[in-house]
Amino acid sequence: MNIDKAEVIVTSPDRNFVTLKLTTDDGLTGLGDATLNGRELAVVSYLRDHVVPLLLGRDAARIEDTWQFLYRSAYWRRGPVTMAAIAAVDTALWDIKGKAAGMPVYQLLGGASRNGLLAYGHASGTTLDELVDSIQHHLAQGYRAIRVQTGVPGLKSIYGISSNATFEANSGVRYDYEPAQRGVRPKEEDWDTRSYLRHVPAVFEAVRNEFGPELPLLHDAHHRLTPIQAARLGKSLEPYDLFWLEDVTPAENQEALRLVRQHTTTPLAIGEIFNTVWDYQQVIREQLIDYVRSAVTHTGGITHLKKILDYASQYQIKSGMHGPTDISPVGMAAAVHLGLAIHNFGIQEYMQHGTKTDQVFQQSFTWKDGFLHPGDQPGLGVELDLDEAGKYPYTQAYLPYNRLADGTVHDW
Ligand code: EZ4
Ligand code: CO
Repeated sequence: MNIDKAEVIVTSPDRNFVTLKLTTDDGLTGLGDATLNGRELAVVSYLRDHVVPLLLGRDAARIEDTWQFLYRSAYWRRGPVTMAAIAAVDTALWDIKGKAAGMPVYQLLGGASRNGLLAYGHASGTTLDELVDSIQHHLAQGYRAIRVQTGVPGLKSIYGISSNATFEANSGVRYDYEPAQRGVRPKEEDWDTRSYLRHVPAVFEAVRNEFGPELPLLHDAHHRLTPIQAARLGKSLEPYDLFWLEDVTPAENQEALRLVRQHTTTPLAIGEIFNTVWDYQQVIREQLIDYVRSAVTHTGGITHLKKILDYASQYQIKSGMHGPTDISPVGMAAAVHLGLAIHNFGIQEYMQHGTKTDQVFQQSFTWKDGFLHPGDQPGLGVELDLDEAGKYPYTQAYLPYNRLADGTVHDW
């Protein structure tokens, strides 16, 4: 079962996706997601120019060995581009192993630890009325946990606010929030931390009054706060019982979360931009977080994310895998298989892809009554239609960035 062919497929149905497709000499195929939002072509080159030539002729059964070979033989370790490329190879090899065994990947990982994965969706509104509508819309769709992002008075355009509240009816595009904008330059958004910190608790109070105490609510601060500001936000949100508060600080400096932890019992989630266990070493060992936000796609694949989550499990820290639309259906399927198998699953982020994306990627995972299940097809259960993919060439797109009122660049 040697790798005979390795193709890197770039397609842009509703947004850009990079997919690695491996084919073995006995005709099995495997897919891996290598999408790095806004920097897609760097991973394409890493794979095409430096990884594909090394894969041809290798034994596709040797997943761990291939992981170690790609990680260590590059010498230059870690980083989002490298780890997305390794993730794609790793995921494709798990897909192949599942097909060779005639089993879904979650069975190879130890079998199901639960019936399905609780998934949360993204509600948002510039005003409270829009936000309440958006939450109702998500509940009507079947979501049983909701991320709440709100506009802030005085700020024109900020992270997490959908410009298309009635997305399904208008466009046939199901996802409600897409920060990456097609174009040759990133869009500029604005930010003011004091206004944000004043406004957000009032919004959560109103949402709790409207929807009651049961509904799990989440919020993403998207790396914008200093530790003391983050501590204040966590404290001020305690009465509203958040499921988690995400990315309160940039946390390249893991130690920053010590101060936040000393001041608040609001659960903390972090890690969508982390890419190895080393990024988590201190926050896990010191129990500075409650949820690991990494995606299979950005963290070296199923093999490496499982190691991070096993380490986290020793500290009662659970999974909260990243699942925005920039994770392709292949990356989502990998997350759902892993989440079904591990004991320390927490919650899964799930934004639905657009209808064109679903035509390019035929997927067997299901979302029913608020829960995801990977299905029981051998492997990951996702196939890529090359003809459909070929209709949508890569389109340049960038994530936005922030400036403060005085013109200073701020974390987005
Ligand atoms: O901004 O995936 O929790 N989810 C997020 C996402 C990220 C995008 C960046 O590509 O923070 O919306
Ligand atoms: Co986030």
